[in-house]
Amino acid sequence: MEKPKVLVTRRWPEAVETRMTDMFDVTFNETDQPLSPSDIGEAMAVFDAILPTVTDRLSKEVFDRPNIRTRILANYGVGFSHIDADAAKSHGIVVTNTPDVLSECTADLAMTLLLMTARRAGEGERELRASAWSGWRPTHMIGKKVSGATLGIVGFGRIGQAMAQRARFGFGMKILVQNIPPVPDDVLAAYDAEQVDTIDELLPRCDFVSLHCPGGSANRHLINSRRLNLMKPGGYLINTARGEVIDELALAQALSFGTIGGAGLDVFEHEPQIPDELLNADNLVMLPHLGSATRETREAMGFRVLENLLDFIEGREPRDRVN
Ligand code: 8YV
Repeated sequence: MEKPKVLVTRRWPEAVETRMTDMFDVTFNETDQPLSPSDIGEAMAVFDAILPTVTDRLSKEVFDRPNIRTRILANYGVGFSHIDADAAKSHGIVVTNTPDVLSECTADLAMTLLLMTARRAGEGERELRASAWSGWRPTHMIGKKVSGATLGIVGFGRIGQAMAQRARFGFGMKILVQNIPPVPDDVLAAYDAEQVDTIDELLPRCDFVSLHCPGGSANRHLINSRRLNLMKPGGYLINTARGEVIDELALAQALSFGTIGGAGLDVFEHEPQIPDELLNADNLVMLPHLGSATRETREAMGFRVLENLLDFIEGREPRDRVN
């Protein structure tokens, strides 16, 4: 039997590529650049499966074409707001993602950003590298104590809970949670967490706020200038979810006016572009979308994609179908 034709839009960890090449008739995008939406649209006439990543844009228009051969988009990543999953469904195309396997590493990175912003680690390192350190003094680069502080978590899914676990049991933080739909009591109890109904209620009560909700149009600019003003003066905002959840220009203003104390961002609205206003902010730590970037996790994500793909091809329901 002919092997299914599979397009991989970016290069993946070698161990996963080797396995998938044994299983399928695989074509890789060999360039270091993402494919354009029209390239992907055209590929849908040729390939049975496409394995996209966060750098691919699969909006409604991409599916508006005759002769689509593609039956599954098996996304490499948990967030899939770059794919119009409803449009895919209306064309009979299944979309899957890779939950669970990246929760720990993403929460580790959110904690890294939280600690770096609170303890001014980026600023401190920049000072040393600029040979500008004049030596120890009692008032030098004073930060905010993390242990025992209050952390607000917006979005209490797998990654939000992994963050709560670290913050509660590693750092003795008090956990406040906001999620739609409300979180069951037994889940809250596992982290000694308190739930509030709205983000507006959560923000003024927290020293740190970490975003773990989905991206996409529904949550675009959820954190805007009005909500930044609701945060505790001197509070910190951490985002490892999706860039569009924060209005970046409003954040830059809040940082420069001292409305909030600092922020840590791993994701940006128009990656890889970063607005100058953010690049110029000292009380901001930025990382280039590294949430899941460990060898173990990137491999696990790849193998999870292959599992979904194999299930689909062999006629079973893929475990991570999202549409
Ligand atoms: C991935 C992520 O690296 O899984 C996600 O949603 O944001 C990242 O961890 C990226 O999506 C790869 O496509």
